[in-house]
Amino acid sequence: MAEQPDCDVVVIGAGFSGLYAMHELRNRMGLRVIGLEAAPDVGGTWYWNRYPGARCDIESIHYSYSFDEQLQQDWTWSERYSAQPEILAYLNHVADRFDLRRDYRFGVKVVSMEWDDDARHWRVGTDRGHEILTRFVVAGTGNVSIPKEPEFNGLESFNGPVYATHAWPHTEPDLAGKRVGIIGTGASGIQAIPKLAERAGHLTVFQRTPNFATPLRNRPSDPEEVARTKANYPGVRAAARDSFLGVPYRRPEHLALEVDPEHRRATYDRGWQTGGFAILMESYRDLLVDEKANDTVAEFTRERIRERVADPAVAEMLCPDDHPLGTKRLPMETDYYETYNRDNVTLVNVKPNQVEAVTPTGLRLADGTEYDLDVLVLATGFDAFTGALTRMGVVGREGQKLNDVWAAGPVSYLGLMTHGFPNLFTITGPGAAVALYNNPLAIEDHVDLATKALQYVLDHGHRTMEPDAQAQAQWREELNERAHATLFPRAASWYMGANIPGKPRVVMMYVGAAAEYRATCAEVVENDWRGFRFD
Ligand code: N01
Repeated sequence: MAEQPDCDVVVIGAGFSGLYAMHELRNRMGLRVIGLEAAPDVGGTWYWNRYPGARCDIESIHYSYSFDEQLQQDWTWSERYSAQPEILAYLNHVADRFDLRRDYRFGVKVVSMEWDDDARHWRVGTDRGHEILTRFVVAGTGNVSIPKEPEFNGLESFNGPVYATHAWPHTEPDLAGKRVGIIGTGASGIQAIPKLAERAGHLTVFQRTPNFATPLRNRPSDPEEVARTKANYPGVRAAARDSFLGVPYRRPEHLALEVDPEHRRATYDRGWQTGGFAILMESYRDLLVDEKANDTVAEFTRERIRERVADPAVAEMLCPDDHPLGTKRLPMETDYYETYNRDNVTLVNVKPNQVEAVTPTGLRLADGTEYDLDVLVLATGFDAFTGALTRMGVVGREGQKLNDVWAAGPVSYLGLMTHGFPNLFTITGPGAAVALYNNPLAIEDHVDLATKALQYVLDHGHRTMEPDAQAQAQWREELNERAHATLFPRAASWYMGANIPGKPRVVMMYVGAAAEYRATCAEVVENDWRGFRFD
C-alpha cells in the first residue's frame, strides 16, 4: 500500500516568509501544514542577528506585513527604523495573534529532502530523526541566513571568545576594558562598530574593502505620520509596491549629468539629510545604470566621509573606489564615520595585507604584524541566496541533486521553482524580485504566488507542478539581460555570489522594479501558468 503523506505542506523556516506561508496555507486555505524551524523560536533572521546596533534600514511602517489591516492598525512602531528586539517582538506578536506556533517544530533542521516520483511526495528528514512525507514543500529559508564559513586558520586556537554578528549571544557579553577586534565592514559591521566602540576598551576594525554607507537618520516615530499612515495603509502599501525599492521614495525626474554641479550638490545634500536610501532612490534616474552619473554621487559621499573623519589617512582608507555606489547593498550608518575619531578605535587595512591567521592571542596579518585581542567579532557575511537551500540535501526527480543542478549558479523559473524539483516552492528564491526590494513585501508577494500555484494544482486535480526547462532557461537569460543593463555586475557583491571564494559569479536576483516582476508573474498566471507543467 502506498504510504500516505503526513501533511499537505511542509513549511521550512519561521521568519517573515515561513510565518506568512503558515498563515496562508493553514489558516486561509485549510491545509494540513507542518512547520520546521532550526531556531528555538520564531523570528528567522531577526531571531539570530541580535548584535549591538542591529536594526532595519527600511522604515518600519514599510518593513512589516501588509496582509492584515487590523494587524497594521493595532501595531505601532516606536522608531522610524526599528531595532532588532522590536522587530522580533512584532514577529512573536504575529505568531501569537494568528496562532502560528502550534504547527511548528522548533530546534529542528532539515537535513534531507528526497522526491519520491512514484508516490509523488517529498520525504523530508530532520536532524532529530523525523521523517515527514508531504506533497508540497514551501522553503522560507531566507537569502542571508547561512553565514559564510570563516576563512581564518587557527580560529579554534583563539584564547578568548569569538562572537559572530549572525549568532550573537543572548546574554550581552561584557566588553568593558577588553581589546576587541572585528572583521567585516558590511551592513552588519557598520551597524555594530559604533556600539562595540562604546563598550570595548579598545576596538580594532580589520577592513578589507571599504563600503559606501549613508546616514540612517533614525528617530522616534512621528505620531502624526503614524496616524496618517494608519488612515491610509492600503494606499501606502500600494505606493510602496509600485516603487523600485518597495518604499515609496519620490521618483527622480532628471539624469545626473543633464543638470549642473550646483543642482547635483543640492539634490545629494537633500538625500543625505533625508537619510535611508533617499540619496540613491530620489536623486537621479541613471545612478544605477550610468557609471559617470554614479561617479557624481560616489564622490559626494567620499567628500562627506572626508569631512567626518578627522585623520585624512583614515578617511582615505574608508573611501570606497572599487565599485559604483549602490551596486553593493548600501549599508546605513549612525555615527559610523565619527567612530574612527575615537581614541579607542583603530582601523587596519587588510586588503594588501590579509588576515593570515587567528592565533591564541589575536590576529596575524600576512606581513607578520600581530594584534593582541581579548575578543574577536566576525561580521563576514553570508552564503547568500543558495546557502540554505544547498545545505538541505535536496534530491529531486530521477535522483538529481539540487547542488549539482545549481553547480554553475542557481537556476529557477521566476525564482519560485526549479525544473526537476516538483512541488518545491522557494520563497524569494534565487531569480526572484528580492534584495533590491523591501523584504516583507517581496515575501508576501512571493508567498501569494506560491499559494496561488498550489491552489491551482489542487483545484485542477493535478499531482505535481514544475517549470519547463525552456522557460527556466529563458528566465536565466532575462535575469542576465536585466542585470547587464545596469552597473550591478560591476561589484564583487553577494548579489553576484562574489563574496564566497569559488562560488559561481552569476546574477542571483531579478534586477528591476518589483512591479514589472509582478506583472510578468500575473501574465504567467493568467495564461494558465505558462512555462509550468502539471501532472
Ligand atoms: O555581510 P557583507 P553583512 N577577510 O557580505 C568582510 C543584510 N543586512 O552581514 O567586501 C577580511 O555585506 C567583507 O569584506 P570584502 C544586508 O542585505 C541588513 O554585513 O569581502 N574581511 C565585508 O566587509 C546586507 O548586505 C541589515 O572585502 C572579510 C564583510 O566581511 C547583508 O545582510 C543589517 C573576509 C561582509 O559584509 C549582509 O551584510 C545587516 C575575509 N576573509 C545585514 N570575508 C539591515 O537591515 C569577509 N570579509 C540594516
